[in-house]
Amino acid sequence: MARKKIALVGAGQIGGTLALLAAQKELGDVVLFDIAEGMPEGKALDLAETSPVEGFNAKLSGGNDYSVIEGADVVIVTAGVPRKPGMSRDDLIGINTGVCQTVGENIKKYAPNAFVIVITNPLDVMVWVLQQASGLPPERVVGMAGVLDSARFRYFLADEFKVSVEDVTAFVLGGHGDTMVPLVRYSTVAGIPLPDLVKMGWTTQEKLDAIVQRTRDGGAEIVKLLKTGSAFYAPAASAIQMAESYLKDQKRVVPVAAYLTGQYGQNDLYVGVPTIIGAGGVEKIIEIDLSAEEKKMFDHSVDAVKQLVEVVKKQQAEK
Ligand code: TXD
Repeated sequence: MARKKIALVGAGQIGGTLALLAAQKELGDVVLFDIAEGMPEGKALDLAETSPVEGFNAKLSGGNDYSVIEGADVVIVTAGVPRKPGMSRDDLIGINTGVCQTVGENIKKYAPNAFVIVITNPLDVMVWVLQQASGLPPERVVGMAGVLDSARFRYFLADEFKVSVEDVTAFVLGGHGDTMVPLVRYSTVAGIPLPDLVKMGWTTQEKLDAIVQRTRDGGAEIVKLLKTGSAFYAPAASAIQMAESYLKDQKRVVPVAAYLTGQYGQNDLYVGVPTIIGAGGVEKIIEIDLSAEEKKMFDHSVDAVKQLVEVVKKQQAEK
């Protein structure tokens, strides 16, 4: 059986890490595309030269012409500009909308059968733009944010409880922004929900609230420390988990920015919800019961995404 092909549009910090992880896990051959001259070829060659040491079998190549992504099974998009300290994700909208439109058109041309994972910020709006531009079925175009936000939440909880990260499950819903909704009630240590752990005296409500806030600010915490860009290791690992679930038909239950057609009372909108990812792409959107308070937070988050979609629609109308 021929190897799968994974195309990475954007070969920057996240793109390079995606290439390393995809190759190490032998998910397929990897091509890197970027507008920066020489850079995608350079990274591909450097990574290919790690293969004898690391012992993986995957071809890596790169280029500045969109034709390199031809026939890809998975396309992961990070093309665009990242945040600098003091910038919000939404400040990126002007530049990144144009980028995602071009990327979408080229996916339509060269890789119309791919499963597409968008990472570029502001995430929920960029995945909407790209799906529109590509014309691919919405179940094959998703955004990565929830896996990362949940991973941050899980890491902070494991650290607080002094337990393995593997035994902490957590769910974060809504848009990828300061309004995201970490679902405390559905987050557990080995199946024990967080509210029960507060009752058992493992932590206090105040500490839990602080962890929720730290999760919401998780991206900004890293931007502030790095100064020259945003997080890239954990975002790359999160997208690779989604790609693997699709390629291996694992049917993992993961929160992704998925296209809603009535679920959670929303239409024609991408927002973070629990899904099942398998060979069919988004095979199911799981609608969980939200309490009145959670619903209020979710709706607030959805409103923030909707506002940005309106900004993009206005931009597109003015062109
Ligand atoms: O959870 C999430 N979704 C995110 C999103 C978590 C972290 C970072 N997130 C966003 O990912 C971030 O705000 C950025 O919008 C993207 C990519 O982040 P990265 O850290 O990889 O940015 P880099 O290193 O600047 O890489 C971007 C690359 C860079 O090499 C540019 O030359 C290239 O994008 N670029 C383009 N490629 C193709 N086509 C066009 N037009 C283009 N413009 C820039």
